[in-house]
Amino acid sequence: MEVLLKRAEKIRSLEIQGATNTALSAIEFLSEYAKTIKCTTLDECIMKLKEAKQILEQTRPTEPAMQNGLNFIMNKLKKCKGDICIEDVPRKIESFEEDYKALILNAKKKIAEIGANRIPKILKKTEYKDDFVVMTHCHSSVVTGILLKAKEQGKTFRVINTETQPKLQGRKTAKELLDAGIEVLHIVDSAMRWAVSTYQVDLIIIGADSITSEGTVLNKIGSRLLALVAHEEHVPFYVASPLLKYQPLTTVGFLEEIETRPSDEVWKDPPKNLRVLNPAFETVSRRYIDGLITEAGIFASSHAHWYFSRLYPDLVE
Ligand code: RUB
Repeated sequence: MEVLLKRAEKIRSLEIQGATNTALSAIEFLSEYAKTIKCTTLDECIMKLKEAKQILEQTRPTEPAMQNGLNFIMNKLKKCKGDICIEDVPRKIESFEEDYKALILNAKKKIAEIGANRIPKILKKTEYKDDFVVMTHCHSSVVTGILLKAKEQGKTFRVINTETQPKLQGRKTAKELLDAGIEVLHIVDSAMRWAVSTYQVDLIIIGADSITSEGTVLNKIGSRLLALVAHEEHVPFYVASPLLKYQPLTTVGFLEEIETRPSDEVWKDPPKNLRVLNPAFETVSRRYIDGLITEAGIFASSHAHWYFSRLYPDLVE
């Protein structure tokens, strides 16, 4: 248990960052934990795994890809309960972990291909504009996957990325894209409106942590601001996300929780009596999203439930 708690802390502290990495790590940690538990009955074993699942889920409340992954493993284990003995559990969990991992990685690969099609091969230069500019916010491995794919296809474009206060995940985006030879312009978050108009941004793509049944997307704080700027400036605004980030509980009325993080991430030693707030995510309404780029194609974010339930029927609540 001590090892599991240490690993869970890596997710909580953002040493492991982003919805996809969080989900992949959490299922791996559950699988590793399964190899260490000592039980006398299968029910005891399942109970201990459930406890571990809860610890992992509580590290970051706004992460359905992690919750769906942990549910995927536990549901499969419960289904085969009658046919296995205690000794089989670690191997079974590992194989379910591999299955979920494959779902995420295949989804990411498809999204990279579909999303890269939104970036033109041949740029129609005009008197006013001779480059294609994509903008993103924070660090989303799904978004960088699209941009790296487009680069691999020989496309030429520039990326504007926000630094993303207070944890500066934007630097990870900038380094990853620079290393691949993509030109990056790095800005402070509050310059996002300025950048969209000054550089005549052609396309904005952000990632997602959660998608609700109404087609609302939850992503890093600042995402709604960027969506509103896109709306005002008539710039196409896309969200790139595997459908595995769909929160099935929203279909039956539950509201997705917005993670609030420790205030010392914003200001370590603030003046006495000052309340420092650190909301980590915010919602972007479907009204401001031109399309959701998923493994099933690009469509309105309000269709997420329909596609999710067809692609992943085992995960529907
Ligand atoms: C990261 C963030 C990312 C999404 C998607 O926030 O908001 O846009 O998680 O990431 P944090 P990915 O750094 O707080 O985890 O596309 O890699 O799943």
